[in-house]
Amino acid sequence: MLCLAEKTKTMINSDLHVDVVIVGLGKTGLSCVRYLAEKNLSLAVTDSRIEPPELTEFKNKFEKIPVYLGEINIELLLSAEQIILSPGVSLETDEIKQAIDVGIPVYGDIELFCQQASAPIIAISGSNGKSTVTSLVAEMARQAGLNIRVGGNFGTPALDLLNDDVPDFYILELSSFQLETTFSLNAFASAVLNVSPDHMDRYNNLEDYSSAKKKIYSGNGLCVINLDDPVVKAMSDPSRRNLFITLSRPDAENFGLILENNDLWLCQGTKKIIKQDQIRIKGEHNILNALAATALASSMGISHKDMAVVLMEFSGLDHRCQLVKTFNEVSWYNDSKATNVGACIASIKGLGSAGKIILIAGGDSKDADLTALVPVIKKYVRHVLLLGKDANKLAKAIGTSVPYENVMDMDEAVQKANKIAIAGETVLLAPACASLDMYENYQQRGEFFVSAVNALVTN
Ligand code: UMA
Ligand code: ADP
Repeated sequence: MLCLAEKTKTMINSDLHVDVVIVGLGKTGLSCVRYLAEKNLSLAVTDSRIEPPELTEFKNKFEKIPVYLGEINIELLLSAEQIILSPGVSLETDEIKQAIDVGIPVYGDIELFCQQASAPIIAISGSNGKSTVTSLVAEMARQAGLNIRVGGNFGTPALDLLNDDVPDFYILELSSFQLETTFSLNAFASAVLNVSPDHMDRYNNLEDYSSAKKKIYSGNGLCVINLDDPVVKAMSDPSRRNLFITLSRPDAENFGLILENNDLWLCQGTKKIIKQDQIRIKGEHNILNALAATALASSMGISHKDMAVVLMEFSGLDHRCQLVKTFNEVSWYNDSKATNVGACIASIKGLGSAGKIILIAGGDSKDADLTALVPVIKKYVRHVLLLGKDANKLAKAIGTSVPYENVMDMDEAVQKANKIAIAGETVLLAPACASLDMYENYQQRGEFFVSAVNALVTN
């Protein structure tokens, strides 16, 4: 294979030879440059964007490393000994396929991380809840006095976590994109929280997407399996060490819920950890997140007491179903991070009992089938305000089930919602779509919502 690669390189440009080509100059690409720059290797970077987000930082710190922008430079790729691919770039991209075809190894930052990491890894994936569970496990570990480092798809890129001080554990949130290009992961404990359609613009079907997620269970570590999710349940292998989580009664040493004297307890086997209503983050999906976090934490030797303290205190992450304000008896919630159908459904169901919902949704649906939203919208939502690229697609899915109208931007959405909502109702931003058609990211979309809501009160 390598010989073929060498031959092609010679044919294209005999002068060009690079040890490692990094594809993508976002957060991941820059972390790879930072890491590899100290390794006495020749490096180059390419990105199809003319102005990738980390270009200024890169130029300030690594002016001698060549960078090729505006297209993924095929000549450069074919001159590489190895290629490190950012998660935002698919393995199916033409240029990457050409490089793979001539035998050049292509892998991602998490693979590099796994080859270097010398502490056990706790790995968390799933369509929804990854960041919440990652944060919960991290807080539980801190509460137990463990030395941990946390990152991956959420927060700090994995390679930035490596230094001479080896922690007790690395806690990594991993996306399906990252798992696709990872081959040496052997996590100490890992979990796929759930699988529902997302990123269908990148995968052929749900099977391809879930196969990428299943890679998190590679190796011989402990597998945390959500029995209530059929796709995850099907990933479990009886020959492995498994810990099961479920919203039903758990057996053996597994994690679930037990009803006793009208109180619902989160338990390991029959051992009580915390009463469900003492858990600060709300909604059924967050109970599953709590169960996943406790199962992973137990593998790290963390006590039930430390787990309970964190579950009582953890108030949730920004832009995930956060109460912004209540005024005129209407509650306004920001769930800008609900970037797919599954998250939007969980969000609506979680708030459904709080009163009828005025839903603000839309953006880039990533080729998702939006019809799965309709039953839950019919049940809990009184009116929908639609924005962004796929507003009309969403309108088509909703049909005549509830009234809807299109809005131009977040300000208009919030003002209209303010006119429509009556006392006792809830206004919820849960777009079911990515934000990138209108905003820099989901955080910016959430901030626009929060400032528009705050402006209602001050005006
Ligand atoms: N891109 C190009 N051309 C390129 C390279 C990238 O157009 O040559 C585009 C991609 O298609 C993508 C965007 O640029 O739309 C960003 O891609 P990237 O690989 O440069 O992204 P990074 O800045 O490195 O951020 C990535 C993760 N982003 C993605 O996987 C898209 C970040 O997760 C993660 O925090 C970061 O690495 C550090 O590990 C974000 C995300 O949206 C939060 N993840 C998806 C999700 O959670 O659903 C998977
Ligand atoms: P991720 O990192 O996977 O995007 P987050 O923890 O950031 O997940 O949560 C994003 C959104 O997904 C939340 O605001 C909520 O609407 C929804 N969500 C969180 N946990 C779950 C879950 N276990 N099942 C379904 N939806 C969830």
